[in-house]
Amino acid sequence: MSRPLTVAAAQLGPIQRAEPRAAAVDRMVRLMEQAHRRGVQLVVFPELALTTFFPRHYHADRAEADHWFESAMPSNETAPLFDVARRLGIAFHLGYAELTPGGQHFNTAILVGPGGDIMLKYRKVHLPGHAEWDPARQVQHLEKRYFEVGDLGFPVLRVPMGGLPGVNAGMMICNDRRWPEAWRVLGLQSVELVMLGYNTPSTNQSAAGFEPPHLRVFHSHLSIQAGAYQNATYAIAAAKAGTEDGCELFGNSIIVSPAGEIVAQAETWGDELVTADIDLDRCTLGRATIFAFDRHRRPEAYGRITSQVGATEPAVWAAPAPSPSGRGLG
Ligand code: CDT
Repeated sequence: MSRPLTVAAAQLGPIQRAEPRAAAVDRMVRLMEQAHRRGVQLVVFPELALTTFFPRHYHADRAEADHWFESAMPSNETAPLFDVARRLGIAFHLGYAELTPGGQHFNTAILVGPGGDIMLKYRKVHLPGHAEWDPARQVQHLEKRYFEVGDLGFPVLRVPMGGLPGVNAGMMICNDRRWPEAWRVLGLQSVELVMLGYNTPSTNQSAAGFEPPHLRVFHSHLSIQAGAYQNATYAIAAAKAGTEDGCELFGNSIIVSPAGEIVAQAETWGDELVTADIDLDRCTLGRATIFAFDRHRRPEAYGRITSQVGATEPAVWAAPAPSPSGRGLG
């Protein structure tokens, strides 16, 4: 049985610090309209898609950063996205900074259905970077300053999409894609479609020249392709790309099949719709054979995954004492 869906990673070119949300939303609406012309049923936008990647900017008073956050979704400024989704009958995924009524701050993503309903929400778990100004860095990465660790786990929900009555949809955000634990928690809920947005600088300032830009892209793709293959799921990964506030983000948005192959990839570092016709039935091969979790997983051997955070050092091998005969254990 075939379960076809036409999907898009909607890569965004840079959004400069002074650019208002309305301008970013306008660009996204144009991508949704383009998607409609191509028959797309789901559009995935990047992490923190409404503004510049503001964690590179330091605010001594954290409350001063609140203007980067959304306290309502939809709001007056984001309503056009919900309107165009309803008008065109397209679902979309949006990453944004969330300020809750209780004053909590999260790096959040939502899946909005073609009727304009928020069907699924995820809050980023793996927050990279640091919490305080780092004088050694040319560009700050202050996610640990501005966001709390997500409190929703890694949810998967069966949602109607396109003409399909049910698609097992899950999300992660940017740095999460590098952690196999995140993928496996989604895989253990039979995820078929992982949506993820990212903002990744081309330069690793901590790598002292040992991680050139092509390796940064390789590591991103490697993580997504491995995660998709090992959990028999499609993945749609949408980047923010280009030079934003003087900092280069590498783009290279991709759509990956459950076989781990890239089936579509961005060609530019600007606003670009990367589309693919996928068949969710292709998720069944992996999960029925090599990754049939119920038959092959060995959780009794995986205790460290949840009981331990940092790595310990292994015991040191000790040479056996020489035997009186001069022979070893043989
Ligand atoms: N946004 C985000 O999570 N970016 C990270 C790079 C962090 S560099 C301190 C990533 O893993 O792509």
